Amino acid sequence: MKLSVVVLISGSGSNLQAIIDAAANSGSYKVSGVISNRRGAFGFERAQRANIATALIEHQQFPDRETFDKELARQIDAWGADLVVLAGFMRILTDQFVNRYAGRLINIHPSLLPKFKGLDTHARAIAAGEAEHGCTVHFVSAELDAGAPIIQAATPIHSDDKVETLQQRVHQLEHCIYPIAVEWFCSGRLQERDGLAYLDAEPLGASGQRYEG
Ligand code: NHR
Ligand code: GAR
Repeated sequence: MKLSVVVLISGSGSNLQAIIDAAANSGSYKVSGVISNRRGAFGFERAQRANIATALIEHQQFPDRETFDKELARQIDAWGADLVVLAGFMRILTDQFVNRYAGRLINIHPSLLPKFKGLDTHARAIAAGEAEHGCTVHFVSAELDAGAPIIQAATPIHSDDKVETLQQRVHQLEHCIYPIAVEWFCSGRLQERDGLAYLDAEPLGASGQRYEG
């Protein structure tokens, strides 16, 4: 039986596309639904092109984060999700939501965690004079961008890099590592216990597995 993966997006959905493409060659999972909190997210077209169900759940339509998250959970559970994947999803989730999906909720963050939690990571990495920048797939915990790292990929920062050029290279790396993490989870190789990630029953370190191309 293939596991059911539900992907949450807010925008372009290029990471969603990488996961859809990888699912076609995977025996371990299928993407059973895509949720966007923003109308017009291009990721919806990608999902529809692949015959995947979509749901638009606009956060502005809800009085508070709790009721918005409850509606997300209702749809996710209706699709029978085994794994929930945040792919450029831009709303902070309540503790209640995170606890409900503990151990089966993952995110990709555009930095080499634990460095540069939060937003505007590319600009901050350049401004800080970092030698390298990258992205990390991690389990989501209630504390923002602080859940157990799973896999991480890096690229050198060049002296002439601008936010756009660096962001573009990091994006390419995101598309490499996100499908790997999803495959690990859905083939039963990846687990989270007590805030730590394990691959093949071996604990992963503070930055997760380093991707070497
Ligand atoms: N929720 C929890 N509880 N924990 C995390 O680690 C989460 C999360 C929800 C999303 C993705 C994250 C990222 O990778 C993510 C991780 C949005 C914001 C944010 O400030 C911060 C981090 C992330 C995503 N969002 C604003 C908000 O008020 C809205 C910003 C906007 O709409 O543009 O929710 O970086
Ligand atoms: C990705 O670069 C992802 O790392 C970032 O948003 C982009 C989404 O691209 N996520 C965050 O910044 C989360 N706060 P995509 O829609 O093309 O996958």
